[in-house]
Amino acid sequence: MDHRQPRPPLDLESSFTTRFRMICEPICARGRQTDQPSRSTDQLRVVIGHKTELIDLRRSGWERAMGDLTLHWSPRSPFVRKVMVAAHELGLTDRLTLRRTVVQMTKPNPDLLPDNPLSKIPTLVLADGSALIDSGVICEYLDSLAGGGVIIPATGPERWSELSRHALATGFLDLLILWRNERNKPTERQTADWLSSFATKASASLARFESEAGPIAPGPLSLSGIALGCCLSYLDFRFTDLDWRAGHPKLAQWHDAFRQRPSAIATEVRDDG
Ligand SMILES: N[C@@H](CCC(=O)N[C@@H](CS)C(=O)NCC(=O)O)C(=O)O
Repeated sequence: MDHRQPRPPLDLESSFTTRFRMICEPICARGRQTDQPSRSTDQLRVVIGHKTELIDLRRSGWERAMGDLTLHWSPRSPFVRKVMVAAHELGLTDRLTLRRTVVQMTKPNPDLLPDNPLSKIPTLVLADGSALIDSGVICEYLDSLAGGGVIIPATGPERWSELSRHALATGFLDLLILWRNERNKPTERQTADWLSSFATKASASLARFESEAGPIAPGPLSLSGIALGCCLSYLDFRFTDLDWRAGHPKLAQWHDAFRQRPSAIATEVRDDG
């Protein structure tokens, strides 16, 4: 059965205003804005001192697309990738404007704090200016835009088992980030008990994923599948020494199938310098 409903009409006026605000406010802070940008040219005229500047919003580097939802995004983040894979699986990428946002656990990003006081990405700014935080929440929101019940069952026991599988996969990703941070410290500052605890939990999680791995069902990938795919690719990206495929043949096969999906190919995590 197809659960998808027609997409609600887009409130273009408010989405345009929100994008305008996000892009232009920092620019306007330098001067006085004299023109409203026109939708056909996407240009903004600002007066800075005695000089008038014409700013081409499309070249401002803040926008990669013209969607009505703005995603605080980075090509390095596996959590952001979850959202991007979900958007591809749900056919919603045209709704997203990607805003490159740099985060560091040791340096909260002041530009991100108003949208997410935890200074974490992904964070999704909606057309009305409000923001959704956490990759799982954002994926569930995208699912609802696609009619609901597409990547997360809407009701019933399947919903709870899906959410629980997702919690394990996304919790595993949390663990990998903490583990990596610990490993990157100078050896004398690393805590041996933490390192061994991370290793034990990672191996128990991989054993669980292996025991549940099977062929990928036709249609959009589930939320837990998206999270698992992003975790395993993150292991390949940052934990090459772990050789996670050894002892996990079914999981390795599952991940090969994940990697061949257009949604995975379009969103591979990369360092952008
Ligand atoms: N539970 C969050 C975790 C997000 C997260 O930890 N993102 C990392 C980037 S991969 C981040 O923003 N780190 C910055 C920080 O922790 O200050 C989610 O699922 O979105």
